[in-house]
Amino acid sequence: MVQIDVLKAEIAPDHVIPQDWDSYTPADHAMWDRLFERQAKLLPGRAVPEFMDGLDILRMDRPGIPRFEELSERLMKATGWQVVAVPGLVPDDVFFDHLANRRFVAGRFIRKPEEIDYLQEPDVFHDVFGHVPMLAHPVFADYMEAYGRGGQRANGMGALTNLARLYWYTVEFGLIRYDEGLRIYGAGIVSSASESVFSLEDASPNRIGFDLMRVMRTDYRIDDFQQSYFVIDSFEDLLRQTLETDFAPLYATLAGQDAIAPEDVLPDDHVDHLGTQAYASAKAGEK
Ligand code: HBI
Ligand code: FE
Repeated sequence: MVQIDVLKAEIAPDHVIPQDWDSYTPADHAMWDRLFERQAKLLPGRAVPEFMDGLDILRMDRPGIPRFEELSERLMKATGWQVVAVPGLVPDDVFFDHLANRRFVAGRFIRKPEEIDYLQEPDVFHDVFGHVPMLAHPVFADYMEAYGRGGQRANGMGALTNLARLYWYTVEFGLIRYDEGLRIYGAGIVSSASESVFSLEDASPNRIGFDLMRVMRTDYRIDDFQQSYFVIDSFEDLLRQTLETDFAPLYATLAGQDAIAPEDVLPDDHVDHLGTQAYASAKAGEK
């Protein structure tokens, strides 16, 4: 029975593994640099300034895959967060526990050239380039901890679907409104060359003012560009809505309501842009 013991020994209960930075190959570092350069060209003027500040604070402009220990040192000073390596997606309760304790779980692997534009699981570029810079922003750092605590409570109430939608439409695919126009802060967008442009400039998707209940009712796409993006007014406003709200009655109300389809626009939506859905219809037509 030794084999099973060895397997058990490999994955700790919190799923944390060593980053093992020395095992990255030159090709791995070259892939990071290729992805980084592509985004460095696209994001000025598209990403929220706080994201760009985060890249500077964490000195992520240096070549090669960052060492999580160095990131954690700087992050700890800025907002008390750290980055830990995990093999891939971890169970929800493990994920929430890490966030509630200001630990961001990041995949340590990096995508292969054939996966450069689309990969199933979050790799180190999605997790570290996409998610980590915003963790240097105090208010967003508070939001991510509050999300983790909310997840622990929601887990107990079977309301994970609603909370996963909140994560998806803010942390992963969120937009924010500035006087000069809309800007990106969602990790899934800032780590994607094509979606960094599509989310802000394509006529296809809806862009709708953020509303907590609306977002928690709205389904999302995991396999393609979003058909709707939700726009917050500020990180302070997003945090206030999350911290000051008792979610239990919201979950009870949501349990009795049908989900809203990703492409739908409702009469009382604050609509920044009514999408044509041309992209999604064309993709559907191809099937
Ligand atoms: N695990 N490593 C990892 N990264 C995630 O982003 C992640 C996860 N597990 C669950 C999860 N995200 C989502 O289901 C959250 O909305 C809970
Ligand atoms: Fe992510």
